[in-house]
Amino acid sequence: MKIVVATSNAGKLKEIARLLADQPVELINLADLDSVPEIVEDGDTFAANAEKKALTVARATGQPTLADDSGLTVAALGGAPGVHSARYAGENADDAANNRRLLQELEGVPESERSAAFVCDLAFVLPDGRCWHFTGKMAGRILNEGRGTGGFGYDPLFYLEEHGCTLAEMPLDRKNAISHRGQALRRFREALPKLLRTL
Ligand code: ITT
Repeated sequence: MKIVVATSNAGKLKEIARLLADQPVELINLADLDSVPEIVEDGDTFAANAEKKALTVARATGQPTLADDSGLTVAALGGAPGVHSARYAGENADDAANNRRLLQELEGVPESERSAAFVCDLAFVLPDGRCWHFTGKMAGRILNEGRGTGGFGYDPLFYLEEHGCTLAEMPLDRKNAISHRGQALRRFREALPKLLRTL
């Protein structure tokens, strides 16, 4: 079965492709499609945005589609950046600018109050509109400065006490073994045999 992976985030794509590499599915990237409809991520929740991305692409391509909406929630910032994680420092902000804004917002906040979580909602949608959600969540703490060069997004600032390093200091497979996205993808993998039978 072919599944379109509806993301233009290269970091996500790499993690998703690795965790589904041994599955009986062929992944199609947005870059391989002739045209991709514009998707406005205006939902209030990760689930709403994931479903919207997947449904838009599934309808346009006629193919089963997987979309990931994810982000960072910081308790001291009232849950921000949340669903706005990709655009925290502005519409076309890159990872470095988003990380800078996060550090600015947390300036002066002590270590004990810098707890955060990564959240992921994966939506698997069929062209007829049927939709399944798979979720994952991982707790950590935001450092005062970045560490490591791996991963993407806020990974250099996201410190895991029990591992003694940031997500950007971990190889991809280790991040996948514990991350919000890894958890959601494993739930998707478990459901895949049943999903394949419904097609
Ligand atoms: P697509 O919508 O095309 O999939 P995107 O980057 O815009 O790509 P989101 O709207 O879901 O995706 O925003 C997710 C943002 O949250 C992402 O850009 C990062 O800034 C952050 N993020 C999510 N998962 C992350 C992870 O595993 N490590 C670091 N940052 C992450």
